[in-house]
Amino acid sequence: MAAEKRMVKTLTRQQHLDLYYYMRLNRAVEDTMVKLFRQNKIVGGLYSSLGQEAVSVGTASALEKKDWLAPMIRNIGALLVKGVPPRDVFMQHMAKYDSPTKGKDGTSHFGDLENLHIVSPISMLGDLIPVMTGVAMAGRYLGHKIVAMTWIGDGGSSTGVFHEGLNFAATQKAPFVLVLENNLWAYSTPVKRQVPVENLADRAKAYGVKSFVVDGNDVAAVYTTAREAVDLARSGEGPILIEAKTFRRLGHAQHDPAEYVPAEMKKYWEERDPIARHEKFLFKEKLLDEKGKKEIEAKINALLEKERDFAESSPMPPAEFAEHGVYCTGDDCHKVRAKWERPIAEVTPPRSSVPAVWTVEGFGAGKGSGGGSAPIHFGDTEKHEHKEEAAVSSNGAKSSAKAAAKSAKKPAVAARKAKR
Ligand SMILES: Cc1ncc(C[n+]2csc(CCOP(=O)(O)OP(=O)(O)O)c2C)c(N)n1
Ligand SMILES: [Mg+2]
Repeated sequence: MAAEKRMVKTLTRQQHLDLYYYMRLNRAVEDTMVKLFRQNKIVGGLYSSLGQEAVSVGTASALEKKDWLAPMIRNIGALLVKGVPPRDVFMQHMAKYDSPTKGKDGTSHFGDLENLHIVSPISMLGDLIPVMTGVAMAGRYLGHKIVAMTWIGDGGSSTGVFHEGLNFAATQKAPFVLVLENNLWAYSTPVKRQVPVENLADRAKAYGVKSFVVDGNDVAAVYTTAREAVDLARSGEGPILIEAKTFRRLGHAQHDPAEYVPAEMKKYWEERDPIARHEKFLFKEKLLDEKGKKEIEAKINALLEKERDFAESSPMPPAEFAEHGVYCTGDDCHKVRAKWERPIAEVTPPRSSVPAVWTVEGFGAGKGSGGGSAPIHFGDTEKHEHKEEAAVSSNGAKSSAKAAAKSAKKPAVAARKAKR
């Protein structure tokens, strides 16, 4: 704790102000989207990171430009820190044509492999862990000295792939930082009812992975902890797990009023709001005053008005576009190229859309191979064997084929009898 305090002090005024700015921007972007949602302009769900901004902003701020991240649903703050313009976040949620996925996906499900080094979120909780471990390993093979980072919730830390992924990262010594965002709830399940340990960071011990626990509502502490983890990972001491203790202030998404959360719990955490807390620190340390605060607010308001206008005037994708971008077409899709072993034209439609080179009699015709009306099932097998025998017999080798088939069946019959 003493070391943590010392490091917080060593942040420059600008670093403290940047953390404040991005947390305010994170909240303002999400507030704008709540308005858009209520105006029916958001397509699909809308998630919130209200009260968790310090986690996304503090951890992503510890990365360098060349590093890679993969956000989850509550990490819009990390996208903003990495350089994603708010218009992209708005347009993506509104399924607009100018959005990163051109309206083909929603929420924060988009990436930028070329420039910002962002891997798109994967809905299956935990799957980003082995994927980002792979990114970290690829960076090492290529000599890029990069660190890869992703986030997981308290609920997501109980998936099998969390454990497989962390073990894989550990054995590979991947330069990878995993941020476990413990916001005390996984949908309507409180963390105490899904895992009987106090610190989820302890899960890392099972895999020989170093871990930290940090107050997720103290942005300077989150940043310094993440910075230490990123530096360790970059120097070959990875992977590292950080458990950030925080609280999900709203429901799982806009549709969920979260009435199952006790009122006193909400009150406790509202009083520990990460933005108000950091602001108080900045004022106390004379790093910010009322005038400076107003300037930051004006800057954010002006930026978001412009970004929202742009997003609202972007068109919806044309209907014909639905069939585009389904198959990778090379450069106009993305520049990450597969190493084709055969000519591309040969393995993509329409050339690839040819009849299969083998057929199964009766399949898809509503008739079993034995002529019955059932589709192929195990009951067909015997009849099928008789047919083969008949075919063999016409070649004059019937008896030996029959004998071979009979002897092949014997062990199975014996086994069945033994079972009885
Ligand atoms: C493997 C898997 N199981 C279930 C879901 C459905 N699901 C999406 S979010 C969520 C709750 C996640 O809780 P937590 O990991 O604590 O993250 P939080 O929502 O609190 O940020 C669930 C169950 C999923 N996406 N993937
Ligand atoms: Mg949770």
